[in-house]
Amino acid sequence: MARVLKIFFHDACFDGTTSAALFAAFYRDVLDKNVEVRPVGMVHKDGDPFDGIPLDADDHACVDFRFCADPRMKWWFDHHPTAFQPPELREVFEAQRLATWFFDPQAPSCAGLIARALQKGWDWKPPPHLLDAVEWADTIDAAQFPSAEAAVALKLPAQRLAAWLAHGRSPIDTERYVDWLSRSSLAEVAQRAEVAPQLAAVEAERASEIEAIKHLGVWVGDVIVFDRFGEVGARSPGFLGYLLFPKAQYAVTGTRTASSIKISVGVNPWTDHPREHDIGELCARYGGGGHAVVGGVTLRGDELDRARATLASLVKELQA
Ligand SMILES: [Mn+2]
Repeated sequence: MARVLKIFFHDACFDGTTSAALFAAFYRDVLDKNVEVRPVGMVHKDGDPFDGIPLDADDHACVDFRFCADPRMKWWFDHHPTAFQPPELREVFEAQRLATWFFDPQAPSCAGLIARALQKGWDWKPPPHLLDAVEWADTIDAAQFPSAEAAVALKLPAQRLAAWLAHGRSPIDTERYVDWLSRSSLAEVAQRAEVAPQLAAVEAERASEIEAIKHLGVWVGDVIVFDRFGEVGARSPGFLGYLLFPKAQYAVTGTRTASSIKISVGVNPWTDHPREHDIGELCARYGGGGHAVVGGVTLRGDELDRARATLASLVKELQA
């Protein structure tokens, strides 16, 4: 019987899925070519996101997602400054410092951090198709695009797949996607019969999405607010928000699915205004987390009142 490796990854995220694909390829190449990889998409929540998630495989890895102190989580890679929640978990990390745990909050992407760590520690070099995906993860996760237009473009396979992932595919979709990407290029994955029609649909929806976002935006000082709590399944505009409201210093968005509610907060990467808030730290004070320039708070589906109050407080803090 093949050994089983579970890889927990940040779901609906280009960096999270690339990180998981990269680690799966490494594991097969270096440690166990017959291993059965089971990717598991993870979403943030207020409280322990690993609560109720079984660590029942032969080996476990967590990539681009919060630190899990369970000793069975042998591998851990993350670059979110808010990786330790509650903050006491940092002490567990510092005290044990496993050689298979990696944390670098300066890394533009977790995929880049993994590629460097595996090359240094295991002399493993990712195949070219994954190196390409890692470069894109650096660009996308750190918003290193020259303009909002470039950030929302849907021309290249990486851009199309990133938009599709952000659309909130079902976990089954992203788990299969991780397996495909561990074995083939972004262009090949984008051409798959299971994926290509969905990418076309994302593109086809773009025009109506732009219209919807234009009408949704409400200014509160230099913050643009998108309240989509009323439309279950509607998405955060992401970089489209800055394309349509280029003067915004910050964007705050409320979205909900059937089971969860999310408030997303971002700094416009394309204004020359100095940044006055650490968004990840701000969101962490409301039970969420993230990076210096982008973060969020995820609540349960039945906490709409709390979500509205949280959104209002976050907007107020950004004004201060
Ligand atoms: Mn990331």
